[in-house]
Amino acid sequence: MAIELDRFLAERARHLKASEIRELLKLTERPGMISLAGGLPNPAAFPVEIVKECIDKVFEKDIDKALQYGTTEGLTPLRATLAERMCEKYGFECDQNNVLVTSGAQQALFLTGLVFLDPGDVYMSIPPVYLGAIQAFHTVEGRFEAIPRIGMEVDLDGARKKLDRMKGEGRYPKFIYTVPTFQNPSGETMPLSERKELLDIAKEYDLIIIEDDPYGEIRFDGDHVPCIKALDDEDRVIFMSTFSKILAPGFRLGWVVAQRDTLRKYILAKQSVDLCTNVFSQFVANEYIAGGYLDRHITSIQVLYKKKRDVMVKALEDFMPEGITWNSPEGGMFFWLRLPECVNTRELFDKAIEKNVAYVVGDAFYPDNDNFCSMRLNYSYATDENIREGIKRLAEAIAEEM
Ligand code: PMP
Ligand code: G9A
Repeated sequence: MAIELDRFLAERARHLKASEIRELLKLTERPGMISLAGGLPNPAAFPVEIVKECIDKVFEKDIDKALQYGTTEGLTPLRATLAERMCEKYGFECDQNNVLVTSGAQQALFLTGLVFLDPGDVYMSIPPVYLGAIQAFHTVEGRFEAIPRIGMEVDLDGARKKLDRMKGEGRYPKFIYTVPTFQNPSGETMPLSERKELLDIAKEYDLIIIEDDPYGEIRFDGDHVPCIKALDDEDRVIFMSTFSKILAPGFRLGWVVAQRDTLRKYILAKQSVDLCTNVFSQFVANEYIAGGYLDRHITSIQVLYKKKRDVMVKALEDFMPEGITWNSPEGGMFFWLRLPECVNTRELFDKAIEKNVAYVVGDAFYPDNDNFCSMRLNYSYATDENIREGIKRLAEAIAEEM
């Protein structure tokens, strides 16, 4: 008989929690299910033919290197191209020595936890918080403290008061984690004034800001808002982004931008995680950007997602009962629905699954308190017909519950 291995587990492993989004992915594979759950890009937004051409080029020019181990830092021409792009499009100064290529932005988050959080160390964020970040920081036993809100407004004065109180208690946070543009899950974009104030707070209280920006380039309405890193004159902001939403998540390519000493710590941490990021993917992505395809492709994603956003707005307007509110995002991939307190979205979930429609329950994004009357809806993945049908089914489930 096999022995029971439980007693050998590290404390850390005992407390590992499954990501609800990852678990939901399995459920949404069921035939007939309309998934408005996972934040998946639309397959129609994958530049299949061009990727094929880029792969052919890698085979012609670089295949020996592309199949070999690479440096932990990442492919030098890719880092240089990314640095150039950050300067041009994101408006902050950096060069290739400030860029580390990671296995997705998810790894950048995990490395952030490894580099900055000892067990019990505190990080702050404005809830709702990206689930993958909660999971990454939880794995290294970081502790969450919320930056408060009043209603839906971020309460930055409240944040100062809280920081003063925490300082008195000797629980000083290491960093503030934020997704300021088209946030996952809320779809919100932080206005420029709030970005400046958040940076002021980080200066006053000597904190780092971790700025996670996977969606910033997928803007199809409204005006560009500069990223916090572009306002930073002290190298206080560590910036991360990903190819997942602008090329394809299957490449598993992301990047971190930080000052060299900090980046060195990320590199050393990464060495023990995976030695280096997928080298073949890096060569293909580098060909892709060098060929000038990326910007054109991002424009086509913006056009596609704007249309899908409109389909979802129309369906919500047509089918949702009174009392349900939502934002209409100017980019990114998510709607955030607020429901009356009588509807518990966790209890509603089974009913929705019976009707073959899936969403992510809002409380999954609240690490320290439960918010049972909200949900996240993704509009990038489903077909237009399924968005409409999915919202119709969901509205029926909500109406029955109300
Ligand atoms: N950060 C945020 C805010 C995300 O939404 C995601 C996933 N979509 C990630 C990081 C991780 O992305 P990836 O690992 O695919 O680059
Ligand atoms: O759904 C999201 O928030 C992004 C995707 C995450 C995942 O696939 O785990």
